[in-house]
Amino acid sequence: MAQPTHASPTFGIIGAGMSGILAAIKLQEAGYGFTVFEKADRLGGTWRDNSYPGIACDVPSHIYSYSFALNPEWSHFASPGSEILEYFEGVARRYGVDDQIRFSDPVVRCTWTEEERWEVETAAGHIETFDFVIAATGILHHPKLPDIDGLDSFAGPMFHSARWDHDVALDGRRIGLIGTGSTGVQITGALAPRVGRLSVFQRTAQWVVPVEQVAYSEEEKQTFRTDADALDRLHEELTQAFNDGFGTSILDGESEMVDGIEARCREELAAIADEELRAKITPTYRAGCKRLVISHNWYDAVQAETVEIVTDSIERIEPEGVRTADGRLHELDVLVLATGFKVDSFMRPMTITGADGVDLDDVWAQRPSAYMAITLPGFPNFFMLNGPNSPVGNFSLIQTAELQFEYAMDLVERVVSGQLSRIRPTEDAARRFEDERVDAAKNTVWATGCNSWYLDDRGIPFAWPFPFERFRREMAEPRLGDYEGANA
Ligand code: N01
Repeated sequence: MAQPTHASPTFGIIGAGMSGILAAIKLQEAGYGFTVFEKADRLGGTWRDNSYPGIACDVPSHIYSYSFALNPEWSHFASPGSEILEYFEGVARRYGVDDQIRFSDPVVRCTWTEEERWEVETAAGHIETFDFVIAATGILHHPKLPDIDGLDSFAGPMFHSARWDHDVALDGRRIGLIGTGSTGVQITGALAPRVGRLSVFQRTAQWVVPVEQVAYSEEEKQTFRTDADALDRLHEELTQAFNDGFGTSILDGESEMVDGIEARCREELAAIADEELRAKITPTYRAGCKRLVISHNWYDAVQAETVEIVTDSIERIEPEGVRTADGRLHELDVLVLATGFKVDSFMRPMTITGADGVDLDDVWAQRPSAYMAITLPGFPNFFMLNGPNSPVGNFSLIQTAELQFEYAMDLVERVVSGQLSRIRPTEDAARRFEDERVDAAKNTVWATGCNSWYLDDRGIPFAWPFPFERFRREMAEPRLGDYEGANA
């Protein structure tokens, strides 16, 4: 049996978004040393980067909370982004991890050394070594700009949805919006009542599930404040319904749940009097194939006098606006690009060098992947939260990160106790997992014939394709036999 090497291990956490803050709090509770590295000057990850009008979490707020820091104060069933950012800042402060974050100093390099530790270097030249690294760098953090001729020629202000320029006036002006994903739909709902004209350039119609905007009353919040059990129950019930119910049924494109979602959307579509508009926004693929868009105001917004849904393809951008294939110039004052994110970036750009000098960029040259979505064969003692192949859009991201963290800690404790000398999945285990994952992914709703950011370069969904029950089981009991040097 391996000898204990790390009686009190130390951790480098990369990223102070939802997963990084979670890791910091849990490590602090466990009494382990850690440093959190954050590239920006503020924590909050996606909720810091995205501040566009209409931003909200379309997952219920009482699910989108840490299980150990439930929040009786959520204003809405699906609360606005600024409130979510405040929540993460408040939790980090309350648990005392906010002052352990190195802000504005991005990690540029992580190297596994001969001493079997991780050397972490930042842009400012600061170097620290740790026993373990937890990459909590997020998925959707590098904006993807569209490859459209003349993009830079636009004469007015132009920005990506995740880089919103709040100095630009919008009221009464002519705004162009490219993209109708979850972001574009939220922006459309928020801008429709404010602008002179909103031209929404839609390449593919979306299944937009209508929901009511529900605000919690003072009385309800008071109940949550005074009855911790009621709050716990609500979190538990919603989480279970979301993960085991929705998250698991949606995987199967043939499921009754998907039929029900389509039927609900079709009811809304049928109520649109303008036939041409109805046809434009009616999808022609299976609901759930692209990430479902949830909205309380999309169907009203698209019928507003100020809004035009443009489905003619974009030919080029000109100084005055957007020229579509029918030859029309859509004159604009402001152009917003809600065109999504580079979804294979994860820890990039960062040089991550594992055992035997292996470079992560080489390992991921074709596409990112990870054993159980958490560990990598050539990179000992390195964990990812919400990394490649992790559940996205199907299970609660926060619960996913919590369970992944518990998995990582289970393995760390085995190093602390001497059962394992390091955490390193075998190449064989990683290959077996990936083969099984790919087979299952080909049979999910994401592979039923649409173009989406869930698909990798081969057109295979890159997310976790198994039911939640399996995710919970795998996270609760690491398959020790899949790790080098394990006696299990
Ligand atoms: O990005 P997207 P997003 N010409 O990639 C279009 C999460 N999220 O920022 O569908 C014309 O989904 C593209 O068209 P098409 C959530 O997980 C969560 O909206 O590819 N159009 C599409 O319409 C979500 O899925 C919340 O044909 C072009 C859009 O741009 C993820 O973030 C809120 C184009 C991109 O859609 C990403 O959402 C918001 C081009 N060249 C986001 N290139 C919550 O509430 C791209 N498009 C939790």
